[in-house]
Amino acid sequence: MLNIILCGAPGSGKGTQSDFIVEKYGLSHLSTGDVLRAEIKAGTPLGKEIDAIISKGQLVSDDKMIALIEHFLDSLSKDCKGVIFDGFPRTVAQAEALTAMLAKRNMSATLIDLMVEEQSLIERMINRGKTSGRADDNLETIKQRLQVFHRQTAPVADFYLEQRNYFAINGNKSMQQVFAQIDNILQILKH
Ligand code: B4P
Repeated sequence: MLNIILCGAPGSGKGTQSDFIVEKYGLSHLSTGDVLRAEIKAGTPLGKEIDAIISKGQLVSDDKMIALIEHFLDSLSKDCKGVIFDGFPRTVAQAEALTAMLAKRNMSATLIDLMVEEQSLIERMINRGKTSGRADDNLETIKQRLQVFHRQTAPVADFYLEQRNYFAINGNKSMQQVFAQIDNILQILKH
C-alpha cells in the first residue's frame, strides 16, 4: 500500500495536491479538515464545539482526532491501494499515535512536506476566503493558524525525518509544477 502524509502550513496546497494524487493513483483521501467542516455543517453538538476551535485558529484535541483516524482505518476496504492523510498528523502526539495504529495493521506512511513562503500562504488563504465561506480564512485567524503551525505542527516533520520517512518539496511553484515533484516521489515509493 502506498500511504502518504501531506504536511505543510495552512494554505500550502494539501487539499489541492490530494485531488491530483487521487486522480492519478486512486488512493483513498482523508482530509481531517473536511471531516471537521462536515461535522460543523451537520450542526451537531460536537460540530458546534469544533466550530469554536477552528474559528479561533486552534487545533482540535489529539484524542478526538486520533479516534477519528482509528475509525477511518477500520473502515478501509481490503482492495484499498493506499491512503493520503491530508492534514493529519498535526502534532507529534498524533504522529506517534498514527505510527502505532499503522504498525498494528502492518502499514507505514511517508511524509511529503509542502514548503511555501509565508507571504504566499497568507495571500492564498485571503483569496480563498473570498469564496470559501470558511470562518478561518481571515487575516487575524490566518496569523493565529500560522503560529499554531510553527509551534505544534512543524516538529512533526522532524519526527518523520528522524525515521528517514520524509521528502520535502518546493510548494511555491504552480499547482502542476508542485504535482510534478510529488509524482516523482510517488513513482519512487511505488517501486
Ligand atoms: P485544513 O482543512 O487542513 O486546511 P488548510 O491547511 O487551510 O489548507 P490546505 O493546505 O489544504 O490548502 P489548499 O489546498 O486548500 O485545516 C483547517 C483546520 O481544521 C485547522 O486549522 C484545524 O483547526 C483543523 N484541523 C484539521 N486537521 C486537524 C488535526 N489533525 N488536528 C487538529 N485540528 C485539525 O490551498 C489553499 C489555497 O491556495 C487554495 O485556494 C488553492 O486554490 C490555492 N493554491 C494551492 N496550491 C497553489 C499553488 N501551487 N499556487 C497558487 N495557489 C495555490
